[in-house]
Amino acid sequence: MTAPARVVVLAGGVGGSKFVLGVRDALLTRGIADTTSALTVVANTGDDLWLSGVRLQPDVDSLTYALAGVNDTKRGWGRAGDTERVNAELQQWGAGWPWFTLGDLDLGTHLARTGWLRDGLTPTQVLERMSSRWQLGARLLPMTDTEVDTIVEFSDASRMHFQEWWTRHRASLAPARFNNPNIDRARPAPGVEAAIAEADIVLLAPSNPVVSIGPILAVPGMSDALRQTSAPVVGVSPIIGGRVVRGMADVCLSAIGVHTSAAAVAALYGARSEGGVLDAWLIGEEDLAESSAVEELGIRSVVAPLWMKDAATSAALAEAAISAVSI
Ligand code: FO1
Repeated sequence: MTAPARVVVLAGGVGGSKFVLGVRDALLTRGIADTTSALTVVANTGDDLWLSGVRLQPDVDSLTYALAGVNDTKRGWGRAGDTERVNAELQQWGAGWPWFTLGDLDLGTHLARTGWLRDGLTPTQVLERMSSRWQLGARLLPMTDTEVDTIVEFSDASRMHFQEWWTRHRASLAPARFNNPNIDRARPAPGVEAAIAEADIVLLAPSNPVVSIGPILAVPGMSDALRQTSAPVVGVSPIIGGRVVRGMADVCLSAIGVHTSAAAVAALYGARSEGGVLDAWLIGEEDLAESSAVEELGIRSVVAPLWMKDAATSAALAEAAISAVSI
């Protein structure tokens, strides 16, 4: 395959960040020095929230911090070396959530973002401004400019914000469904549809299929853009050996009636030839037995090492995804 000049990645936070760093490295290895022009990342904003008067965009920030090299790699979210003085003070006031930590440096991001939103900038414009602080080597776009925070609904009709369910309850309460209010009225953020239309390849990061990739695909117009692009669409399974790599994606999958397996997630996304979004699907060597089930869906199954243990394995995975299809 010739070097792809334009790669679009749809991504969530922690796993998405590792994969995006791998894509940036893979492009550099392919001799593409200007990765900022070559790589567009469409970030999930479905887990955004308002807390203590500020707008949080966890996946957008995880991607930004990781690309900037200032992320806390141990926790997987927030800034490296952050302190929690303001958070302690918020707790004293009884403000915010006692189980949700806002680091001091991280709060600087949220304050800046909230101020600019209040000034009338769109989330896309805010992210463009924030991205210019560092040499990210990628263009970051939110999936939409509309607020579509995820609400978890339970069988007794009670509900809570996704972040409360995720961080306070560690996904231990069985959800009946996930709802993104306003998503019907949302549109892909400016630049997203054009990036997909003009891409040489579109990649779906191994992020949570329900609460990270799911909201991105649910933005009206997004799946159509993926179906219409001449670029191949290649996804990477977040399930290895029948288990989730990180997070609590298995609980999310169960809630929407999807089995925790590489083939079941491929079926959830669907084959482009059958009205879905995928042309090819990377599965782990551990899931070789599911290859034929994936192929039967009309999706090319590509077996590759999926574990992103470090920068080298992330880049190797990204390279496997890019070279999974001939373009
Ligand atoms: N995750 C936690 O498990 N505990 C926290 O206190 C927490 C705080 C936090 C603050 C800002 C931010 O951007 C992310 C934060 N996260 C925290 C991560 C986040 O809740 C989730 O991992 C993602 O939203 C899921 O994709």
